[in-house]
Amino acid sequence: MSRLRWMTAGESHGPELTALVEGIPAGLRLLAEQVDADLARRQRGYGRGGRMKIETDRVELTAGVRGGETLGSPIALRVVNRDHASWQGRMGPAPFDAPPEPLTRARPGHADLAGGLKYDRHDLRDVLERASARETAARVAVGAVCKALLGAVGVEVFAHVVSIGSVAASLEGLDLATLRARSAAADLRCADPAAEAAMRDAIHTASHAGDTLGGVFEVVATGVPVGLGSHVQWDRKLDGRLAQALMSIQAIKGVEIGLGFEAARRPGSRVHDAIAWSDEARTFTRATNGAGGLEGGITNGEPVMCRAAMKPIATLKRALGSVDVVTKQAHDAAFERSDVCAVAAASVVGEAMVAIVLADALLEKFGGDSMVELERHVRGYRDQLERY
Ligand code: EPS
Repeated sequence: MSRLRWMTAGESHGPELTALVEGIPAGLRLLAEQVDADLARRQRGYGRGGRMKIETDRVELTAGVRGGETLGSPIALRVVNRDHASWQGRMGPAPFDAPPEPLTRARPGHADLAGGLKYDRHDLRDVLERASARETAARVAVGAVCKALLGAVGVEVFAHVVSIGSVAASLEGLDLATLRARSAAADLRCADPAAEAAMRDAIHTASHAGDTLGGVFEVVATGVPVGLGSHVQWDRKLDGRLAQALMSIQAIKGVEIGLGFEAARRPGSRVHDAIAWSDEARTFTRATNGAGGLEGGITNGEPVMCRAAMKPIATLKRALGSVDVVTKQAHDAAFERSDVCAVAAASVVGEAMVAIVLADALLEKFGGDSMVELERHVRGYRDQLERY
């Protein structure tokens, strides 16, 4: 059913991250610079740790693209880990000359212990290297390809930060264009400058306390045609697919679509979006979008709006109590270096994941081996809707 197949590989301090994407039609203009722009956006934001000073992520397109256009064949993307150079003798596929010191003090909140038990690894680095959010750079690269595809049919995806810790942005009355422009220009990707200043303070305070902060971001997709996803089977419902994609991002603990949990607190009359008809635009319209652009698991033509809640990063300078998995002795959790807050970065990853799901749903509905074919199918469907 899925028309787009993709996977990532790579350890945080290994040689590189790799992604493979199959299903993008031939004839899509795609430049490494487009991908690099998103990779750079993911690296920004007050609260990132020392690692971001080491990395300057750049993609290399090693398959599926020729002369700036996709070929319809699998697209291979690689992002080199610059930090790998300082992990010689500790990371890499060849047997080690001397065994590297194992990481045995499991960090609460990370995959360390559950993964160590599951995969029977006593050096927890064998788990954390892949569980690390470094992998999200590869997702963002795949997302950039999908955004190029969506852009060709008028779909735009952006994300902005709604809250960090207990500081929430005031966004009442901001239209989507303002929300997009203001958040794009802001370091923490928040459209409310006063809230962003308070967010910086909160991150600064958390950092000095050896603590970390989470937050909430929102992903918005505009220009999405009516009819992506389907009500007919559980795994075709697009809200379910979006929720899965967002929830799969490292450290995400909650996802909402439209009003989300707030809908459960309101009476139906203040949740659902009354339908009107515009003769001029020959389209159905809504004055509100509590549904977040999805009804019955199908896009309804309104902007798709999803929110995701990120927990505070689990690597704490003031480490929590834990146990050494080899000696079984009580020991504080391991700490090397870490981010204090990565919500702004996670919002860019959320943008990528939503773009990937929407691109897949678009290809599923309209198909096509070439962009010419896909665009013709989309145009034909739009004509059909106008005659409905
Ligand atoms: C991460 C730990 C930190 C982050 C990293 C995610 O890396 P390190 O252990 O090298 O200090 O900087 O994020 C990235 C490298 C990235 O590109 O986002 C973790 O454990 O999840």
